[in-house]
Amino acid sequence: MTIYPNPPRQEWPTLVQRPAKDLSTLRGAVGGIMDYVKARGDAALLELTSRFDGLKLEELRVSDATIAAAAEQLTPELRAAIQLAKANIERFHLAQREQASEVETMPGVTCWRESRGIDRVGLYIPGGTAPLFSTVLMLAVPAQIAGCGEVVLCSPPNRTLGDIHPAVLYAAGLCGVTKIFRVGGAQAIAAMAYGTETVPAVYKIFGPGNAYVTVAKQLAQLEGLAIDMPAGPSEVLVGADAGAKPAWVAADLLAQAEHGDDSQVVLVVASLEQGEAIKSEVLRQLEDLPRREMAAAAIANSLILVLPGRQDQLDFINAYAPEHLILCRADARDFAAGISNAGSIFLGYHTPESVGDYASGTNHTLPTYGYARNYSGVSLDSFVKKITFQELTVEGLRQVGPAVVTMAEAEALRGHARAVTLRLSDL
Ligand code: HSO
Ligand code: ZN
Repeated sequence: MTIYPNPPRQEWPTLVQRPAKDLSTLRGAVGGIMDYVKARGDAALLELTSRFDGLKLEELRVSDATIAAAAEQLTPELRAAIQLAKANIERFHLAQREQASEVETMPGVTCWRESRGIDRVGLYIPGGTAPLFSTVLMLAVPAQIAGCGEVVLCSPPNRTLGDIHPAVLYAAGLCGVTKIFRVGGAQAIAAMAYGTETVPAVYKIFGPGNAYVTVAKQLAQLEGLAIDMPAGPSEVLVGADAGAKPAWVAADLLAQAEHGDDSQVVLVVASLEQGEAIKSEVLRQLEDLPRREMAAAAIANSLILVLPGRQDQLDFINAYAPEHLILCRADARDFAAGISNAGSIFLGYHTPESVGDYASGTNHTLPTYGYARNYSGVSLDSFVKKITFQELTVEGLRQVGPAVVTMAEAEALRGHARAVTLRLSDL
């Protein structure tokens, strides 16, 4: 944890930079996998799963019986916790539904907008060191509310378990995922992009993944699919005031660090003493974390900025544009009014990021890598398209028609003009 005591503004651009990620070298290999899946379908998926995941599968699709049986493999506490989280996520995302409001732009000219769910969406859930069943809730709940007809989920089978983790299956079953497939990596993205004999092709792909998955999503996007957002390692910036308990702040920083050795962890405080107190607390708490090696690597790259001025703090945070911003300070709401770039903000001393990661109701799929400058996190909007409507009465056509004719003629588009003049002259 390097401490930067009041660094001059010229140094900020370097400090807010994330480590460069050059994924272009993977494009050839990932493109090859995707072409193979496109050409050979299920046979390619089975072969690649045996090669990369070390499992010879009988069936790609998870049966309803297996999904139903997953519940028994979880403790009642975990089932109840998942249900509580689902209910909160549902409440928050249901409130994002928009009531269509008709606007009469001129007498007789009525315009409005309605949402329609994307017909078919694909959710990718990584395997790896932690089974992120919480991500299933974050993606499948809004998909269900949006009314997406087909919700496909792909996740790699775990070699030790011989299948997808039961918590992932349980969450998916609970949230109305329509089909689950045991396939991961670039091959899963290819399957959802092109479709195979058993995996339906979808129109939009969501979810985190490793570098191969990220590149596969980029390639799918080039072919006209939509994706949730560009991906990068997860990150947190904690802004703490003098009243923040060092142990609590340290725990928040470590919660982020344990996601992976490339996790980005930043602390902004007003005094050097506070920065040092939190740093030693981080190093102390690190010791008993099961994932301490990963967390230690992330912590080694982390920054502590000492910025005594409130405006400097705000400007630095906005320049960094963190995925998660924890404002561990008494004036959190007030301070947050000055924030323009962040994925999700956690206000006050009693709001750890963990609650948003799992169960408060907000979505944890958020823009990383500085994309909080120009992207929003996943929400109900991510699963719908908005269709605009308009309807004119005779009076409406008389009102707006002449302007349209004038403009069409000025653009030398006589056909456009005629669509109006013919109607007007027949009235
Ligand atoms: N912090 C992660 C989400 C997550 N945390 C899942 C725990 N499980 C990215 O926002
Ligand atoms: Zn997390």
